[in-house]
Amino acid sequence: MKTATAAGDPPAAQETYRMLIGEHWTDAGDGSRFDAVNPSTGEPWADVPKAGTADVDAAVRAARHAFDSGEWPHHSPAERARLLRGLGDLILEREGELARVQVRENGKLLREALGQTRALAGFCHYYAGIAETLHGHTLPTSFPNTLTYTLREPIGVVAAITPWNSPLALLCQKLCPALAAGNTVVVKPSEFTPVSTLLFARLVLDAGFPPGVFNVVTGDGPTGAALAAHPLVDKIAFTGSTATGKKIAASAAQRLARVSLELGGKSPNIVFEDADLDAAVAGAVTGLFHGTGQSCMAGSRVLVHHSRYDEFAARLIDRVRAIRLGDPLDEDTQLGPIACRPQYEKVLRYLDIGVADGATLLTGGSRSSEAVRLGGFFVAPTVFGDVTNDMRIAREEIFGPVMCLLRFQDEDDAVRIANDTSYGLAAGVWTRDVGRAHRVTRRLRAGTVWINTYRRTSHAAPFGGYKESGMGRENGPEAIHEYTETKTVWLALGEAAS
Ligand code: TXE
Repeated sequence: MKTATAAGDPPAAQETYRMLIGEHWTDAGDGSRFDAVNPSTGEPWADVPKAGTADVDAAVRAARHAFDSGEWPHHSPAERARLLRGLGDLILEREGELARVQVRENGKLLREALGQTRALAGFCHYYAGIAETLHGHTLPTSFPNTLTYTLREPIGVVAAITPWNSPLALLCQKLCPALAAGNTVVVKPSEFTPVSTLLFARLVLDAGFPPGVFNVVTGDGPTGAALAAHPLVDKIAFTGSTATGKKIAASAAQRLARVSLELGGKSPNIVFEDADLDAAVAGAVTGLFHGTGQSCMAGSRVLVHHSRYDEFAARLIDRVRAIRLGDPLDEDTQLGPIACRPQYEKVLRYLDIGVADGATLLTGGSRSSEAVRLGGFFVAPTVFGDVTNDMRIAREEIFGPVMCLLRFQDEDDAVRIANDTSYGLAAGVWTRDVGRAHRVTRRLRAGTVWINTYRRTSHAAPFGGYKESGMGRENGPEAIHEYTETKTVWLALGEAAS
């Protein structure tokens, strides 16, 4: 997998990694490679193969063989569960290494990376349980002499195309239900965070999964496109931008491959006049700045009742100004860098767009002196006030530490603004009125609604988007439907009937 020092060791020399195809750690057929860059410094620290079409083809064929030979789908559910549990246990043993490599490749705070890494084990253990309890039904039809039942079968070869913001969490949300149901997988991690997935692949082999069940090809957009378009791929599971999600859906439609998409968001976090303001301010801060705002569920539009707007803004700004930027490995740091240069440049562009649109810059903004001192891809935590929902900063996903504050007049107005977006991933509601909490929740067009909290997620709770935030659900029992086909079986119990 790698030919130099272990991740987490002092960066004496640039580390070199290989990708996993079948049971072989391989380079790209044409020898191409690219660098992984540490966003805290802007410096390259590792390099990985850049897979071409032939490499993608080899990986898909390895997965196809592991599936078609029956090697994996015919493992008993108990055996699949045992392997998934073993993988979860290995993740816990190696959590420090897996967390540190994610810090190094995407600038996530170490404590956040550790928390997320422990949660990966939860995914493995939860879907191990589902592997053992997945079953069809016996059906009551109108034919008296007939037994009719359903089988839940794996779809086949799954292509998982993942982004850079939470590389392993977003992989496991796909991988665990896919493996639990008996599919085989080829993953294409983001070109900005390929190394954690390669380290993870080592664990999958160590856990005892048969060769070809899990394969990794590293590369950029064209590598992902080749994988999504491969005729032997049965299903594509993607997390990333809405623009790329649409391309993948269009490509998959050519052969009606199954698709699940977890895309962008512009989620409203609504603070009513009766809310506990301290809790709402804290929820708005973690709702947006966690992960340096690079989170699909970020509460990037904070809607505040006009009567509490000034008070809320004042308390919020005090808290945001106190946020400490810095080295994500330092436990005092509260906000790390942006994960990669293109995203960093995108966020800086939106800071200018916000000002040009006429929003009031309450704190932060482009290139604070602290961000400049730190180098790397740091952006100061930023809050724009007096935002209206027609501004670009309120309509387009920024995916950075940039919060928009909007005023609303009453409940109808709040719901109208909240739903006036092409996205529909998540929403927050802050109120002490339980009737209003449920009433507003029903009216919000979003896949997740948090009431008097924000950002909670679990392997047991379905997650996904309405509208242009995606198709299908990850996590929870629902996710297994994304990785199974239903087969209906009719059996004549007596003489053959027509
Ligand atoms: O995403 P892309 P990018 C949003 C966020 C961010 C924006 C752009 O707003 O600013 O997307 O990020 C692979 N066929 N999110 O450019 O392009 C790519 O190599 C197949 C939201 O990084 O969607 C990577 O592995 N694959 C989000 C993955 O798609 C293709 C997380 C994601 O890249 C491809 C990340 C193609 N044609 C960004 N083009 C979330 N929902 O959490 C690229 N890829």
